[in-house]
Amino acid sequence: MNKRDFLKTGFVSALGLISLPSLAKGKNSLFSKQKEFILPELPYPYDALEPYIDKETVRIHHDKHHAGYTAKLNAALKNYTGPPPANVKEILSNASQYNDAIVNNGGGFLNHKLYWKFMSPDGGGTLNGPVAEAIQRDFGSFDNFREEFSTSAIKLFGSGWAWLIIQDGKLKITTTANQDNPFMDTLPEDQRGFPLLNIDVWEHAYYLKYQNRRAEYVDAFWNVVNWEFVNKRYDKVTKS
Ligand code: MN3
Repeated sequence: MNKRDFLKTGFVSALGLISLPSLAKGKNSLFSKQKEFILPELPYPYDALEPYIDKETVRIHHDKHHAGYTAKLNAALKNYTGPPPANVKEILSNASQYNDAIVNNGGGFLNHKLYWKFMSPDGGGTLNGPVAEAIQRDFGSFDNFREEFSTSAIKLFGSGWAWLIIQDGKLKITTTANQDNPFMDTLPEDQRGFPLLNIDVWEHAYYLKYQNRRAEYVDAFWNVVNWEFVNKRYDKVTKS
């Protein structure tokens, strides 16, 4: 238990001792109040990923699409009477327990939050660190990995995402439809895992600049991949 969890638990316990009965009653009590999710700020200016991902696409994608998922997630949670989820990962990991509006918009919220962080104006280049070793081990070479990831992203029918996930210590490339996310307990077992990289292949992610040429967008994406963040997530999941 870290300090923050301890403080939180301690706080709730203390309240429980003094006034649990009154707080547990009613829709607006402390224990049924749903927290509001906030649209994560873009980690860089709108034009930072130019020329690979254009300014106008980033602006609309973040300010309209991602904002929309966030607002709809909050709206859907307003009618949810179960215990407040601690975060969106908790919602997706227990997707079978929530309604479609919460799950779909929760997926949209998290998938985009990750997507923005998986890119950086300082991205691309040579991959080093622990993920480079794991890719070498599980795909034979970086080129094999890149080829397989790109092909999955290009061939995915309709709207969805391609992912690099880690499952039982092994790296794997998967795709999900719509706003599904590898954390979801409703996905088949072999598609579940911890996300290390994603790419949005909904048309709204590339249409303004690339129109129907999804392959060109996927190719350009490699120039902005934030390998530092991918390595950070790999460390987080393998060392915990
Ligand atoms: Mn999108």
